[in-house]
Amino acid sequence: MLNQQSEKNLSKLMTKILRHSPEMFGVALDPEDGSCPLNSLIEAIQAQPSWSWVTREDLEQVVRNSDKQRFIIEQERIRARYGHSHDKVQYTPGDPPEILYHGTNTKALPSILAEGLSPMSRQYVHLSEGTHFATIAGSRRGELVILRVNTAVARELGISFYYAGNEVWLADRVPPSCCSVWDALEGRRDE
Ligand code: HQG
Repeated sequence: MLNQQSEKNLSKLMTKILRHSPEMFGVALDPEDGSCPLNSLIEAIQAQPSWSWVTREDLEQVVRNSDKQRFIIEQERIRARYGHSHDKVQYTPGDPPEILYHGTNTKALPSILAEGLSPMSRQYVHLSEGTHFATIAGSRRGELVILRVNTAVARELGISFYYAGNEVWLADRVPPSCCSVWDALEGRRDE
C-alpha cells in the first residue's frame, strides 16, 4: 500500500502523462477519449528511474483515492477525466445546471470580466457544480475569486458544455456576459 506522499507523487506523474505529455513517456493516447491501456501506463511509469517498483495495485489505489476523481479505469484502459493540455479530448455536449462556478484569482479578474473565460494552456475552461471545487481551483494562485457562470445565457450565445464527471463541466470558452462575481460571504451575486 502506498503512503500518502507516494500516492500524491504517483498521481502527479499520472496526470503529467495522461493530461500533458504522453509522448515524453512513450505513451500513445486515444485521440478521441484520451485513454490508453492500463498496462502501457504501468510499463511507462515503471521505466522511470525511481518508479520501477510500481504495481497495478498502486495505480488502482491512486485512482480510487483521488479526492477529485481525476482518473477513470474502464475495460483495462485508463484516462484523465479533465485537465488536458495535450490533444483535445472529445466530450458529448450535456445539459448543465443553470449555474456553474469557476475559481480564479483577483489578478485574473479584470481580464476575465473583459474577455471572458478562456482555456489558457488547457483544452477547455473548467467549471464546477458547487463552490467547493471552485474554491480549491482558485486558491492555487493568489487571492480567491469565485465566478458564477450563467449557462442558460451562455447556451443562448451558442456555447456548449461537456460533463467530465464528478461535478466538473467543461466549455470551449465562456463569454464575459455570462460571468458574475459570487460573493462567498453572502452567498449571492455581487451586483
Ligand atoms: C484563468 C485543477 C486571464 C483561470 C483545478 C485560471 C481545476 C484567465 C487560469 C483544473 C482568463 C487557468 C483546472 C482570461 C481564464 N484572462 N486569466 N481571459 N480565462 N483565466 O490551471 O480552472 O487538481 O489551466 O481563471 O482544481 O484553474 O489538477 O485552470 O486561474 O479543476 O485535478 O487562467 O485543474 O485540478 O488555470 O484549473 P488552469 P483552472 P487538478
